[in-house]
Amino acid sequence: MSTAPYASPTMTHPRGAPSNPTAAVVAILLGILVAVLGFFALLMWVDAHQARDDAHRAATQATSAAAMPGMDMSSTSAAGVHSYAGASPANADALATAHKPFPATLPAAPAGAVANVNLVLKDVTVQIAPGIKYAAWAWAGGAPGPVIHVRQGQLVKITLTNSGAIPHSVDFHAARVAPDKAFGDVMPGKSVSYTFRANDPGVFMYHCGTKPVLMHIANGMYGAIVIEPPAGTLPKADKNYVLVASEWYLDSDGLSKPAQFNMDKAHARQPDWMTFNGYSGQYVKHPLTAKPGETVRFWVVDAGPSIDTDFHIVGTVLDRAWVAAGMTNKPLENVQTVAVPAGGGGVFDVNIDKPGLYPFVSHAFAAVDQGQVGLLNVGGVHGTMTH
Ligand SMILES: [Cu+2]
Repeated sequence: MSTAPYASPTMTHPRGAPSNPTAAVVAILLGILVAVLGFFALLMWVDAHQARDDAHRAATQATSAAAMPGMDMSSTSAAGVHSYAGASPANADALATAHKPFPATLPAAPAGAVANVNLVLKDVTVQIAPGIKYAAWAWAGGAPGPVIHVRQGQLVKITLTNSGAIPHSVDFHAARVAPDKAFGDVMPGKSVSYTFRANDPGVFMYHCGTKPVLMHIANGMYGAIVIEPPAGTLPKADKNYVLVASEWYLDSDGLSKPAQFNMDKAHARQPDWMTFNGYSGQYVKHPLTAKPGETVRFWVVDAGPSIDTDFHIVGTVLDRAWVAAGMTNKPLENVQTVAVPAGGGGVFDVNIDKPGLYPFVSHAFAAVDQGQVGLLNVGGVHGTMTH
């Protein structure tokens, strides 16, 4: 550690010798300071050395676990957080096949000046991976909540009913409203309504905003609203798919009984599972589809609660990318990977002419191992792949 900042030339005599008693005292004090700092530097070095050894051991464990497909990836991290990543029952493959995937196809927008949206919050046990149960605070249909599709300019009338056991609320990122009024807590058994004008096109997150928000979001209280610009504004899309990315933090493996939320893991940002539309790898078994030459538009929200999604499609380049789902801006063209931040969105067009299986992933690849991966089957080809 350099001591230069503490030995300022303005504080010592030009010849290095103190010229008066005050300067001598200052010089002695500086000497003591340097010695103390040196001691702490030594302690920090020892600490860093030990941390490096710990990190090395953790990396070795992770690598050996990842090297064996099908092996339980559970482990305890250097931070002391036990992971249930990769837990799976013997019949996981059959369960994945039997799983009914969350509908990713964008539903039609309602006609008329007002879009009525009814949302029901509910405590419900969901499946987040084959055989993995989670006691969610979610919506009547599980997590994520229903995909909402409106047209730019429509008045959106939200009616929220709380069928859960504790207070909840709903915060729409697409709304320009006073949050203390619209997004307030709704007591169990009660309903609330508010309206906002869908003036900003794009895809936006909605979520429960009741404290602790981290827990309410991680428990499944999120969804996406697509606000589509007037017909003819965007290049024509043949297929529209909505993906909501999120993480899950488990207090148990979820195999024999539903797992619950683990706050330590959520604070450490060490999820067990990461998903598109609430279920690990569901579009690997049940791929999204397109015909060769069709334009496919992905409307992606990252619900988090804390980790970004780095959206990428293997085997192609994103023809258009509306970064941050800012659809009044020009899209980027011909880019490989675009980050969708926690609490944000992105809209991506691809046009693929060669038949095949094209994985879409978060290219932060730990997310793929934890389930944030799906397939786009172009041309109805047979077979499957994982990436
Ligand atoms: Cu809530």
